[in-house]
Amino acid sequence: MEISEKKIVVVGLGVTGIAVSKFLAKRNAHITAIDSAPESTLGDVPQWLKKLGIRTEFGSHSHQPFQDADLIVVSPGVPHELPVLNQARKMGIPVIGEIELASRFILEPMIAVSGTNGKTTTTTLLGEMLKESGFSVFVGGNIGNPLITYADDHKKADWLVVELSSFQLDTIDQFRPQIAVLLNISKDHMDRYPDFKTYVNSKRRLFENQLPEDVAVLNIIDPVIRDMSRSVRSKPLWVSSETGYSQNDHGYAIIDYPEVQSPSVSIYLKNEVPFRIDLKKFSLPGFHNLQNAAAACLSALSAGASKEGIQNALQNFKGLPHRLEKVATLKGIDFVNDSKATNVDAAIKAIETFDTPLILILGGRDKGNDFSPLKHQYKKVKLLVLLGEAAQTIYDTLEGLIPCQWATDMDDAVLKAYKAAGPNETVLLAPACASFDKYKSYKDRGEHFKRAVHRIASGLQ
Ligand code: UMA
Repeated sequence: MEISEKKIVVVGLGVTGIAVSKFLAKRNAHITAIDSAPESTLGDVPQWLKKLGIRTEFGSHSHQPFQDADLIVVSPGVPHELPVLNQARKMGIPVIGEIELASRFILEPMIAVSGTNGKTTTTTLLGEMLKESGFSVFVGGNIGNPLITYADDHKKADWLVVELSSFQLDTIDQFRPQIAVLLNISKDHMDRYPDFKTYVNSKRRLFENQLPEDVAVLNIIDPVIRDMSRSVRSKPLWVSSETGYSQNDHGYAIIDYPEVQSPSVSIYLKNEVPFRIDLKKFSLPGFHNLQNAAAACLSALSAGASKEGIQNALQNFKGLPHRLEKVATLKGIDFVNDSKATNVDAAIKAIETFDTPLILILGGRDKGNDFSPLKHQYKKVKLLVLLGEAAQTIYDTLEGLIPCQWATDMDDAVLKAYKAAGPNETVLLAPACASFDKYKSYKDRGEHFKRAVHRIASGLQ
């Protein structure tokens, strides 16, 4: 792809836009960097861009720079159907995302991981499996480390493991992962997509440029993915909980999850002797995490990882912050931070991992969620503590089924939850909403929860 001397517009100046601008500036492009936010809110980014000789525009998306461009590169958080972008497309100007741009400069093989939930956990675990097997690995993408930073670097990895959101898939064109992994699909981002079908189609794009020799790891325990699997042209490897496949299948991982502990995954790969991977020492809770682990196993094996490397990674992996993270036990009450549960399905998966009665802290920014599936959790949840912009909608949906209390902020929510809980009960933050009503990210929200718990703990000493 020719970049030198081209007029390139970069839209959105968060982590992605900054990395893209750096990459393009080094390659002598004529860049206009645009952000709809006012200059004063972007810290030292505007100054830094200007020093690099980059033209900037803040506070709006005016038509002119878009219409003059040879190429437009958009950040994931910028809706890809903005009128200025559609207008540019009509004029024949290519509009791509950072993943597409980066992939044009990368020759090494890639594993792309997508799904509504569990992407970061699976991406990280898969990276560990490959590293434990002796490969050099770059792990990046939606996880927070833009892929373009790899393209900009001179180090070479054996494998790139890239977490992809639907927003990033919306702006690919030729991007082709040698191994594509789809974990699950449930309703999310309904404030960005007109309907669920459009969101599903966005996830489907993960496979659209794959060739017959490439691999698709599909979790067909998920009914939406089971449906989608018929249209995938690359070699499918299935994650399932049922036996009954034929010799002609390329391969599958069958999760054995007995009521009495000792889960395992049986692996069947074409032309290979079947074997079992023991998950007894895998510490992440819940059936959904076994599905993530099974998908990681199949992907790692396809990439050439060793059984020992895979087993070591599973054993050593302790999970990630803000995902079912145990914070403290106070007077017999467990406090668990699952701030990353930013949609209803993730909150339900979190609830399902507990046997103890729950005091559930719920709420934040509503992404067009349907909260009614939470009704089925009424037996497990003793009290709901409601927080943030979505509190009223959640209350209207669940009122009468589960007792509710309203909180003014996170400190108040944690205190109310603590007062309502008893020994052998759990206070769980699993908000089922985005954090952006009050925080910069789910991480900030999770950190606030942890501080509030520690404050109560220090009061008890
Ligand atoms: N902006 C515009 N015009 C718009 C909308 C936004 O100019 O119409 C500007 C904003 O003012 C802001 C900038 O765009 O200054 C932000 O861009 P961005 O939202 O793409 O943020 P980045 O910092 O580049 O982070 C993005 C991903 N963010 C989103 O998808 C919303 C990060 O995922 C990702 O880690 C990072 O790229 C590196 O790849 C975060 C996320 O929440 C963690 N992802 C969602 C999820 O996981 O559910 C999809």
